[in-house]
Amino acid sequence: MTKPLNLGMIGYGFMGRAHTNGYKRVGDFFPELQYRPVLKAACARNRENIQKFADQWGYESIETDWKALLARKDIDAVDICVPNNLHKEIAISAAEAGKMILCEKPLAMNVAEGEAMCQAVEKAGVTNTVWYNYRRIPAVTLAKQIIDSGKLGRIFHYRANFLQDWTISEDLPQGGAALWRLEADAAGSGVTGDLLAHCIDTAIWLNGQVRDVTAMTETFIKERTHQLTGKKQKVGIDDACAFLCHFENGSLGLFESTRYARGHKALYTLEINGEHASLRWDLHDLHRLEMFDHADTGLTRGWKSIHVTDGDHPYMGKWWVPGLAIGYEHSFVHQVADFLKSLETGEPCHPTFRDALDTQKVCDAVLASAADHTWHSIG
Ligand code: SOE
Repeated sequence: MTKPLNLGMIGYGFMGRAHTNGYKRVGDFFPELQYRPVLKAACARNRENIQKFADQWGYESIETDWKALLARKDIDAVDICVPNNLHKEIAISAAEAGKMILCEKPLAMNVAEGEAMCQAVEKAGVTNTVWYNYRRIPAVTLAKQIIDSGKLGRIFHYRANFLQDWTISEDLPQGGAALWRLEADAAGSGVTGDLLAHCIDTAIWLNGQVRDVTAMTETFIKERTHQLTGKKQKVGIDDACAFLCHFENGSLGLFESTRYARGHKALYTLEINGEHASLRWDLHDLHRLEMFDHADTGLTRGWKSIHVTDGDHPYMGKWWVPGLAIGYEHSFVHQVADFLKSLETGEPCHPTFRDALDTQKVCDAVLASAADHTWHSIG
Protein backbone atom coordinates (compact mmCIF):
# COMPACT_ATOMS: atom_id res chain seq x y z
CA MET A 1 0.00 0.00 0.00
CA THR A 2 1.39 3.38 -0.96
CA LYS A 3 0.86 6.54 1.08
CA PRO A 4 -0.10 9.86 -0.54
CA LEU A 5 2.06 12.96 -0.22
CA ASN A 6 -0.31 15.83 -0.99
CA LEU A 7 1.51 18.63 -2.76
CA GLY A 8 0.81 22.30 -3.15
CA MET A 9 2.82 23.96 -5.92
CA ILE A 10 3.37 27.72 -5.60
CA GLY A 11 4.34 29.16 -8.99
CA TYR A 12 3.98 27.88 -12.52
CA GLY A 13 7.04 28.95 -14.50
CA PHE A 14 9.85 26.87 -15.97
CA MET A 15 10.72 25.39 -12.57
CA GLY A 16 7.07 24.71 -11.73
CA ARG A 17 6.99 22.51 -14.82
CA ALA A 18 10.34 20.85 -14.15
CA HIS A 19 9.38 19.93 -10.57
CA THR A 20 5.87 18.81 -11.51
CA ASN A 21 7.34 16.52 -14.14
CA GLY A 22 9.42 15.02 -11.33
CA TYR A 23 6.35 14.40 -9.16
CA LYS A 24 4.49 12.81 -12.06
CA ARG A 25 7.27 10.46 -13.20
CA VAL A 26 8.64 9.27 -9.87
CA GLY A 27 6.06 6.59 -9.03
CA ASP A 28 6.47 4.88 -12.40
CA PHE A 29 10.25 4.62 -12.19
CA PHE A 30 10.74 4.25 -8.42
CA PRO A 31 7.79 1.92 -7.66
CA GLU A 32 9.36 0.65 -4.44
CA LEU A 33 8.88 4.00 -2.69
CA GLN A 34 6.14 4.08 -0.06
CA TYR A 35 5.03 7.64 -0.77
CA ARG A 36 3.36 8.84 -3.97
CA PRO A 37 3.05 12.56 -4.78
CA VAL A 38 -0.52 13.73 -5.32
CA LEU A 39 -0.88 17.01 -7.25
CA LYS A 40 -3.48 18.53 -4.89
CA ALA A 41 -3.26 22.24 -5.66
CA ALA A 42 -1.40 24.79 -7.75
CA CYS A 43 -1.22 28.36 -6.55
CA ALA A 44 -0.48 31.76 -8.14
CA ARG A 45 -2.07 35.23 -8.13
CA ASN A 46 -3.30 35.10 -11.72
CA ARG A 47 -6.39 32.84 -11.70
CA GLU A 48 -6.51 32.27 -15.44
CA ASN A 49 -2.83 31.35 -15.71
CA ILE A 50 -2.79 29.04 -12.74
CA GLN A 51 -5.98 27.29 -13.88
CA LYS A 52 -4.38 26.72 -17.27
CA PHE A 53 -1.25 25.32 -15.59
CA ALA A 54 -3.33 23.12 -13.27
CA ASP A 55 -5.38 21.76 -16.16
CA GLN A 56 -2.33 21.06 -18.28
CA TRP A 57 -0.30 19.32 -15.58
CA GLY A 58 -3.11 17.62 -13.66
CA TYR A 59 -3.41 19.56 -10.39
CA GLU A 60 -6.75 18.83 -8.71
CA SER A 61 -7.47 22.41 -7.60
CA ILE A 62 -6.12 25.95 -7.59
CA GLU A 63 -5.55 28.73 -5.07
CA THR A 64 -4.78 32.38 -5.82
CA ASP A 65 -3.37 33.19 -2.37
CA TRP A 66 -0.50 31.16 -0.91
CA LYS A 67 -1.80 31.83 2.62
CA ALA A 68 -5.02 30.01 1.68
CA LEU A 69 -2.93 27.13 0.35
CA LEU A 70 -0.98 26.91 3.62
CA ALA A 71 -4.24 26.93 5.61
CA ARG A 72 -5.47 23.81 3.83
CA LYS A 73 -5.47 20.63 5.89
CA ASP A 74 -5.18 18.46 2.79
CA ILE A 75 -1.71 19.81 1.86
CA ASP A 76 1.33 17.98 3.32
CA ALA A 77 4.15 19.68 1.41
CA VAL A 78 4.62 22.90 -0.51
CA ASP A 79 6.94 23.54 -3.41
CA ILE A 80 8.16 27.16 -3.56
CA CYS A 81 8.75 28.00 -7.22
CA VAL A 82 8.33 31.78 -7.12
CA PRO A 83 10.89 34.60 -7.47
CA ASN A 84 13.60 34.66 -4.80
CA ASN A 85 12.24 37.68 -2.91
CA LEU A 86 9.16 35.62 -1.93
CA HIS A 87 10.98 32.52 -0.66
CA LYS A 88 11.51 33.70 2.90
CA GLU A 89 7.99 34.78 3.82
CA ILE A 90 6.37 31.74 2.25
CA ALA A 91 8.88 29.28 3.69
CA ILE A 92 8.63 30.62 7.23
CA SER A 93 4.81 30.61 7.10
CA ALA A 94 4.83 27.12 5.61
CA ALA A 95 7.08 25.85 8.40
CA GLU A 96 4.80 27.44 11.00
CA ALA A 97 1.86 25.72 9.33
CA GLY A 98 3.71 22.41 9.69
CA LYS A 99 4.17 21.83 5.94
CA MET A 100 7.17 20.08 4.46
CA ILE A 101 9.01 22.37 2.06
CA LEU A 102 10.76 21.88 -1.27
CA CYS A 103 12.25 25.27 -2.14
CA GLU A 104 13.67 26.34 -5.50
CA LYS A 105 17.28 27.61 -5.46
CA PRO A 106 18.83 29.87 -4.37
CA LEU A 107 17.51 29.46 -0.84
CA ALA A 108 17.04 33.19 -0.25
CA MET A 109 17.99 36.74 -1.23
CA ASN A 110 20.86 36.74 1.30
CA VAL A 111 22.30 34.96 4.36
CA ALA A 112 20.11 36.82 6.88
CA GLU A 113 16.96 35.62 5.13
CA GLY A 114 18.37 32.13 4.71
CA GLU A 115 19.29 31.90 8.39
CA ALA A 116 15.74 32.88 9.39
CA MET A 117 14.37 30.21 7.05
CA CYS A 118 16.69 27.55 8.52
CA GLN A 119 15.63 28.46 12.04
CA ALA A 120 11.95 28.27 11.06
CA VAL A 121 12.17 24.78 9.52
CA GLU A 122 14.37 23.49 12.33
CA LYS A 123 12.05 24.89 15.03
CA ALA A 124 9.00 23.40 13.33
CA GLY A 125 10.84 20.13 12.60
CA VAL A 126 9.53 20.03 9.02
CA THR A 127 11.33 18.09 6.28
CA ASN A 128 12.98 20.45 3.82
CA THR A 129 15.13 20.42 0.72
CA VAL A 130 16.41 22.91 -1.87
CA TRP A 131 16.35 22.11 -5.60
CA TYR A 132 20.03 22.10 -6.47
CA ASN A 133 19.22 19.49 -9.06
CA TYR A 134 22.62 19.04 -10.73
CA ARG A 135 23.82 16.86 -7.83
CA ARG A 136 21.44 14.25 -9.15
CA ILE A 137 22.66 14.03 -12.73
CA PRO A 138 24.06 10.46 -12.66
CA ALA A 139 27.50 11.52 -13.98
CA VAL A 140 27.80 14.15 -11.23
CA THR A 141 26.67 11.66 -8.57
CA LEU A 142 29.26 9.23 -9.93
CA ALA A 143 31.92 11.94 -9.59
CA LYS A 144 30.92 12.27 -5.93
CA GLN A 145 31.29 8.51 -5.41
CA ILE A 146 34.72 8.46 -7.07
CA ILE A 147 35.96 11.46 -5.05
CA ASP A 148 34.63 10.01 -1.79
CA SER A 149 36.42 6.72 -2.52
CA GLY A 150 39.70 8.64 -2.24
CA LYS A 151 40.75 7.78 -5.81
CA LEU A 152 41.80 11.35 -6.60
CA GLY A 153 44.04 11.66 -3.54
CA ARG A 154 44.91 15.13 -2.35
CA ILE A 155 42.87 17.74 -4.23
CA PHE A 156 44.71 20.70 -5.75
CA HIS A 157 42.19 22.45 -7.98
CA TYR A 158 38.44 22.83 -8.52
CA ARG A 159 37.06 24.95 -11.35
CA ALA A 160 33.58 25.55 -12.66
CA ASN A 161 31.84 27.70 -15.25
CA PHE A 162 28.20 28.44 -15.96
CA LEU A 163 27.94 30.34 -19.23
CA GLN A 164 24.86 31.65 -21.02
CA ASP A 165 24.16 34.32 -23.67
CA TRP A 166 20.45 35.17 -23.41
CA THR A 167 20.71 38.74 -22.05
CA ILE A 168 23.11 40.28 -24.57
CA SER A 169 20.41 42.34 -26.32
CA GLU A 170 19.89 45.81 -24.84
CA ASP A 171 16.24 45.56 -25.87
CA LEU A 172 15.51 42.74 -23.44
CA PRO A 173 13.35 44.19 -20.64
CA GLN A 174 13.81 43.41 -16.95
CA GLY A 175 11.20 42.40 -14.38
CA GLY A 176 7.85 40.63 -14.58
CA ALA A 177 7.00 37.14 -15.77
CA ALA A 178 9.97 35.12 -17.03
CA LEU A 179 12.31 38.14 -16.67
CA TRP A 180 12.30 38.61 -12.90
CA ARG A 181 15.79 37.07 -12.84
CA LEU A 182 17.06 40.35 -14.31
CA GLU A 183 15.51 42.56 -11.62
CA ALA A 184 17.55 42.93 -8.42
CA ASP A 185 14.49 43.49 -6.21
CA ALA A 186 13.05 40.12 -7.22
CA ALA A 187 16.21 38.07 -7.74
CA GLY A 188 18.64 39.51 -5.18
CA SER A 189 21.56 39.10 -7.55
CA GLY A 190 22.24 38.11 -11.14
CA VAL A 191 24.44 35.25 -12.23
CA THR A 192 25.87 34.84 -8.73
CA GLY A 193 22.60 33.66 -7.17
CA ASP A 194 21.12 32.16 -10.31
CA LEU A 195 24.01 30.26 -11.88
CA LEU A 196 27.11 30.31 -9.68
CA ALA A 197 24.92 29.11 -6.80
CA HIS A 198 24.60 25.81 -8.70
CA CYS A 199 28.38 25.61 -9.18
CA ILE A 200 28.99 26.42 -5.52
CA ASP A 201 26.47 23.86 -4.27
CA THR A 202 28.07 21.12 -6.36
CA ALA A 203 31.57 22.26 -5.38
CA ILE A 204 30.84 22.15 -1.65
CA TRP A 205 29.23 18.74 -2.08
CA LEU A 206 32.18 17.34 -4.04
CA ASN A 207 35.12 19.18 -2.49
CA GLY A 208 34.04 20.51 0.91
CA GLN A 209 33.54 23.96 2.36
CA VAL A 210 34.93 27.19 0.95
CA ARG A 211 37.22 29.19 3.25
CA ASP A 212 37.48 32.57 1.55
CA VAL A 213 36.84 34.32 -1.76
CA THR A 214 37.90 37.25 -3.92
CA ALA A 215 35.59 38.25 -6.73
CA MET A 216 34.74 40.64 -9.52
CA THR A 217 31.37 41.32 -11.09
CA GLU A 218 30.24 43.39 -14.07
CA THR A 219 26.93 44.79 -15.24
CA PHE A 220 27.34 45.32 -18.98
CA ILE A 221 23.94 46.87 -19.68
CA LYS A 222 23.27 49.60 -17.17
CA GLU A 223 19.59 50.34 -17.89
CA ARG A 224 16.69 48.25 -19.14
CA THR A 225 13.00 48.94 -19.63
CA HIS A 226 10.87 47.36 -16.92
CA GLN A 227 8.47 44.87 -18.47
CA LEU A 228 5.56 45.91 -16.24
CA THR A 229 5.95 49.70 -16.02
CA GLY A 230 7.48 50.32 -19.46
CA LYS A 231 9.96 52.70 -17.81
CA LYS A 232 13.77 52.60 -18.11
CA GLN A 233 15.30 51.49 -14.85
CA LYS A 234 18.85 50.99 -13.56
CA VAL A 235 20.01 47.37 -13.76
CA GLY A 236 20.99 46.21 -10.27
CA ILE A 237 22.12 42.67 -10.97
CA ASP A 238 25.53 41.26 -11.87
CA ASP A 239 25.62 40.17 -15.52
CA ALA A 240 28.94 38.39 -15.04
CA CYS A 241 30.95 37.22 -12.06
CA ALA A 242 34.29 35.52 -11.57
CA PHE A 243 35.85 34.51 -8.28
CA LEU A 244 38.82 32.73 -6.78
CA CYS A 245 38.63 30.84 -3.51
CA HIS A 246 40.41 28.56 -1.10
CA PHE A 247 38.61 25.42 0.03
CA GLU A 248 38.99 24.13 3.58
CA ASN A 249 40.91 21.13 2.19
CA GLY A 250 43.62 23.46 0.88
CA SER A 251 42.67 23.30 -2.79
CA LEU A 252 42.20 26.36 -4.99
CA GLY A 253 38.92 27.21 -6.69
CA LEU A 254 38.23 29.20 -9.85
CA PHE A 255 34.64 30.01 -10.85
CA GLU A 256 33.12 32.02 -13.69
CA SER A 257 29.58 32.79 -14.78
CA THR A 258 28.06 35.14 -17.32
CA ARG A 259 24.98 35.66 -19.47
CA TYR A 260 27.18 37.31 -22.12
CA ALA A 261 29.17 34.36 -23.52
CA ARG A 262 27.84 34.41 -27.09
CA GLY A 263 27.09 30.88 -28.24
CA HIS A 264 26.81 29.29 -24.80
CA LYS A 265 23.26 28.49 -23.68
CA ALA A 266 23.75 26.63 -20.41
CA LEU A 267 27.37 25.50 -20.37
CA TYR A 268 27.89 24.28 -16.84
CA THR A 269 31.29 22.62 -16.65
CA LEU A 270 33.27 21.45 -13.67
CA GLU A 271 36.72 19.94 -13.23
CA ILE A 272 38.58 18.66 -10.21
CA ASN A 273 42.29 17.85 -10.21
CA GLY A 274 43.75 15.53 -7.60
CA GLU A 275 47.17 14.05 -7.00
CA HIS A 276 46.26 10.71 -8.62
CA ALA A 277 43.37 11.53 -10.95
CA SER A 278 41.17 14.26 -12.43
CA LEU A 279 37.49 14.37 -13.33
CA ARG A 280 35.54 16.71 -15.55
CA TRP A 281 31.89 17.09 -16.51
CA ASP A 282 29.91 19.22 -18.95
CA LEU A 283 26.15 19.84 -18.86
CA HIS A 284 25.99 19.90 -22.66
CA ASP A 285 27.13 16.26 -22.61
CA LEU A 286 25.58 15.43 -19.27
CA HIS A 287 25.65 11.63 -19.40
CA ARG A 288 29.45 11.53 -19.71
CA LEU A 289 32.06 11.81 -16.97
CA GLU A 290 35.64 12.25 -18.10
CA MET A 291 38.45 10.86 -16.03
CA PHE A 292 42.24 10.81 -16.17
CA ASP A 293 43.82 8.21 -13.92
CA HIS A 294 47.59 8.58 -13.40
CA ALA A 295 47.76 4.87 -12.47
CA ASP A 296 47.03 3.95 -16.09
CA THR A 297 50.26 3.01 -17.79
CA GLY A 298 51.50 2.51 -21.30
CA LEU A 299 50.92 4.33 -24.54
CA THR A 300 47.11 4.29 -24.26
CA ARG A 301 46.96 6.25 -20.99
CA GLY A 302 44.89 9.40 -21.28
CA TRP A 303 41.48 10.91 -20.57
CA LYS A 304 38.64 8.42 -20.78
CA SER A 305 35.01 9.26 -21.26
CA ILE A 306 32.65 7.19 -19.10
CA HIS A 307 29.19 6.88 -20.65
CA VAL A 308 27.21 6.94 -17.40
CA THR A 309 24.35 4.73 -18.57
CA ASP A 310 25.08 1.31 -17.06
CA GLY A 311 22.66 -0.32 -14.65
CA ASP A 312 25.12 0.01 -11.78
CA HIS A 313 25.70 3.72 -12.34
CA PRO A 314 23.84 6.05 -9.93
CA TYR A 315 20.07 6.10 -10.61
CA MET A 316 20.52 4.43 -14.03
CA GLY A 317 19.15 1.03 -13.00
CA LYS A 318 15.79 2.79 -12.67
CA TRP A 319 15.58 3.81 -16.32
CA TRP A 320 16.07 2.04 -19.64
CA VAL A 321 18.72 -0.50 -20.60
CA PRO A 322 22.50 0.03 -20.49
CA GLY A 323 23.74 2.49 -23.08
CA LEU A 324 20.54 4.57 -23.29
CA ALA A 325 20.96 8.09 -21.93
CA ILE A 326 18.63 10.17 -19.79
CA GLY A 327 18.54 13.98 -19.52
CA TYR A 328 18.15 17.18 -17.54
CA GLU A 329 14.57 16.54 -16.43
CA HIS A 330 15.53 13.28 -14.75
CA SER A 331 17.61 15.12 -12.15
CA PHE A 332 14.32 16.45 -10.76
CA VAL A 333 12.73 12.99 -10.75
CA HIS A 334 15.76 11.81 -8.76
CA GLN A 335 15.41 14.62 -6.26
CA VAL A 336 11.74 13.77 -5.71
CA ALA A 337 12.68 10.09 -5.30
CA ASP A 338 15.34 10.96 -2.72
CA PHE A 339 12.90 13.28 -0.94
CA LEU A 340 10.27 10.53 -0.74
CA LYS A 341 12.90 8.06 0.46
CA SER A 342 13.89 10.51 3.20
CA LEU A 343 10.31 10.42 4.48
CA GLU A 344 10.67 6.66 4.89
CA THR A 345 14.08 6.70 6.52
CA GLY A 346 13.82 9.93 8.52
CA GLU A 347 17.20 10.97 7.07
CA PRO A 348 17.51 14.52 5.63
CA CYS A 349 17.17 15.02 1.88
CA HIS A 350 20.30 16.99 0.98
CA PRO A 351 20.75 19.78 0.24
CA THR A 352 18.60 20.86 3.17
CA PHE A 353 17.96 24.53 3.92
CA ARG A 354 20.98 24.40 6.24
CA ASP A 355 23.19 22.98 3.45
CA ALA A 356 21.91 25.60 1.02
CA LEU A 357 22.79 28.30 3.54
CA ASP A 358 26.46 27.37 3.03
CA THR A 359 26.06 28.19 -0.66
CA GLN A 360 24.26 31.42 0.24
CA LYS A 361 27.19 32.39 2.47
CA VAL A 362 29.61 31.99 -0.42
CA CYS A 363 27.31 33.99 -2.75
CA ASP A 364 27.07 36.84 -0.23
CA ALA A 365 30.84 36.85 0.29
CA VAL A 366 31.41 36.88 -3.49
CA LEU A 367 29.15 39.91 -3.93
CA ALA A 368 30.71 41.69 -0.94
CA SER A 369 34.20 41.04 -2.29
CA ALA A 370 33.25 42.33 -5.73
CA ALA A 371 31.96 45.50 -4.08
CA ASP A 372 34.95 46.25 -1.84
CA HIS A 373 37.72 44.49 -3.79
CA THR A 374 39.05 42.55 -0.80
CA TRP A 375 39.16 38.90 0.23
CA HIS A 376 36.19 37.76 2.32
CA SER A 377 36.19 34.83 4.73
CA ILE A 378 33.13 32.62 4.81
CA GLY A 379 31.50 33.18 8.20
C1 SOE B 1 18.57 30.54 -15.82
O1 SOE B 1 18.49 30.67 -17.20
C2 SOE B 1 18.39 29.09 -15.40
O2 SOE B 1 17.12 28.67 -15.79
C3 SOE B 1 18.55 28.93 -13.89
O3 SOE B 1 17.58 29.70 -13.18
C4 SOE B 1 18.47 27.48 -13.52
O4 SOE B 1 18.63 27.30 -12.13
C5 SOE B 1 19.57 26.74 -14.29
O5 SOE B 1 19.57 25.40 -13.95
C6 SOE B 1 19.40 26.92 -15.76
O6 SOE B 1 19.38 28.30 -16.04
